[in-house]
Amino acid sequence: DNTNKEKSDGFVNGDAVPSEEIKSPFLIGVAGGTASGKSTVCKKIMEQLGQAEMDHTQRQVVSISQDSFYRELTPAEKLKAQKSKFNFDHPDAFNEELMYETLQSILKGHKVKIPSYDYRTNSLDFENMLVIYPADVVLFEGILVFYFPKIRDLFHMKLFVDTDSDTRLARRVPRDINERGRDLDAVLTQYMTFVKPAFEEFCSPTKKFADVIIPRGADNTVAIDLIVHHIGEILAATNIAQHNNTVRTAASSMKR
Ligand code: UZR
Ligand code: MG
Repeated sequence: DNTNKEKSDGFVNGDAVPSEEIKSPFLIGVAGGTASGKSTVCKKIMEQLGQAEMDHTQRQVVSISQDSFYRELTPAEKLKAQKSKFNFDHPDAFNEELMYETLQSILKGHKVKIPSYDYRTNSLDFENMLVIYPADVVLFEGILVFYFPKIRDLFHMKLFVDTDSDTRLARRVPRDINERGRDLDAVLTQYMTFVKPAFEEFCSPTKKFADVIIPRGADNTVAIDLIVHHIGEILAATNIAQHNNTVRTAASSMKR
């Protein structure tokens, strides 16, 4: 399709362009409690921008999950995790440095590789790294993406997906059982011991940093439409800039 074509043309020519002209992407943070619909909001944004069915290398908009930045657990912590006694909702469960360095790299327009996360084994998969190609807009979603000040300051736009906690629990229970290999008892104990208190202590207070709060999460089609419209304008502006850049580069090589 057209938008995609324009980007790949710009990119090919971009090889000859001095590196300072490589554009830094527009970085959007998407926070919210567990099962609030963060991933779904990101997916809908990608779909509405016609990015979802596009090849990974060609996408103008990409979405990354904070799950890839869980810290590797020690053997003792792994045992705790298997007994639902490890707190995955605490900021200490994350590798803040790696998150920061990766986002910095992305902002420099670099291609980055991040591990995928396996919920069933509570571990990072370094064998099947996800390759994140340079894009114009990058969505970064997770429960605590606004918690770390250094990381929070990197975002150009901050969204908070605000869904009632009973709705979130009602979604979390079947998801953990069906997709993450838990039983009902473990899910509820984990929720009451770690998930809910950590949400109140670490996640919910970060709502005040958001530029836009999305009530009812992914059901809020009006809010998603507004955001999609805004991102669409950013992409259009990037396409014009890239086009002008291409024309300028072509013109200057003709002079030479
Ligand atoms: P979302 N989580 C797991 O269940 N297992 C893990 O190995 C790592 C994380 C959960 C984590 C948190 N808490 O509530 C949730 N627990 O993933 C965040 N227990 O993911 O934002 O998609 O709900
Ligand atoms: Mg998620």
